Amino acid sequence: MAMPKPVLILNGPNLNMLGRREPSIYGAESLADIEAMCQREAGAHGLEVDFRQSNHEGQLVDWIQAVPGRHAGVIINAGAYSHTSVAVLDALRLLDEPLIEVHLSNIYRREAFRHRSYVSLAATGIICGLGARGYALAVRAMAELIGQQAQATWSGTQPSP
Ligand code: CA2
Repeated sequence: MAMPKPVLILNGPNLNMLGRREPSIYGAESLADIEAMCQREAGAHGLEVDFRQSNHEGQLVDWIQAVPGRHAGVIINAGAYSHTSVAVLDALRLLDEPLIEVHLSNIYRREAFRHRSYVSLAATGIICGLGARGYALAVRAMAELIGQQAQATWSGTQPSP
């Protein structure tokens, strides 16, 4: 069977600083460690991942707009833009691909301004509070969602009995 298109994993502002500060909130792993974890998990499920980080809202919007036809699904930790960016939400709303939102920390145990996420309004599902492991779990869940979609597409192309 043909390899599905890669899964896009997007990381927003300041996540490039992971592992250097605030390990009690965000864990000790660097973003490179998390990428390696995602690559391993994806490989175990026959998937490829395209892992990116930007501190710029417009860059994230450009990457999201380029998803159709190129990526099978999106996993996103939009960082602080999760709580502020209508632009990121509007771009995500244009997608038909499965979308999983990830946060390292449990945003609901933190300051009230982190309790609202615009990204959640477009997400298929959300994982938060499980640290770096949340990314690997998201890749695993994404593999299932993509597999279900492929199955539904295949069934739809078969003649009915
Ligand atoms: O828990 C998460 O994954 C967050 O998306 C992380 C964002 C925060 O604004 C969200 O509310 C929750 C912040 C990422 C900042 O990462 C840092 C890493 C090391 C040192 C300082 C910040």
